[in-house]
Amino acid sequence: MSRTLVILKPDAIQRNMAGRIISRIEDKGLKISAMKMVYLDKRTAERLYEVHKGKPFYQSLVDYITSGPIIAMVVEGRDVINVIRKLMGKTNGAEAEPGTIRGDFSTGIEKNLIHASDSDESLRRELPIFFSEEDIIKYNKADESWL
Ligand code: FUP
Repeated sequence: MSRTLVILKPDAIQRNMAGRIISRIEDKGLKISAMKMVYLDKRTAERLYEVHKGKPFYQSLVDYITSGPIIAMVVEGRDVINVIRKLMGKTNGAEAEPGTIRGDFSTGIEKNLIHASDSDESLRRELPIFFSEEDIIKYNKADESWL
């Protein structure tokens, strides 16, 4: 079992898609072990996106992610970083495969509904921005032995 950080971005909330996106995570058999709605302040957004500092889209990205509430989650499952990245689809919704979250619900490259850590290293940097170890709920699910 491994962990990842998932963020439903402001467009997911504004477009009433949070439930559908969470359903896809549940349908895949993954386990949500922490979840909260927050408004990111500018400093926290800059921390989240610090790897993109200096890129042409950086300022717009920070403005967008702070433009409305987001939902941050910890998701657990086997090889979950790769599994969620596959569920999300390519960064550019216009190019993402149908069947993926971005492929089905987005044509945006910036407003692309969802973020998830792309490596163990990113996870180690990103997860503490939102959650402490005590925030992550440890529990067993009835379906675990079937997954
Ligand atoms: P992803 O991991 O698929 O979310 O994509 P990246 O880490 O490459 O980019 C992070 C975010 O930057 C994307 F979700 C959207 C934004 N972005 C742009 O706005 N324009 C670009 O050309 C590339 C990325």
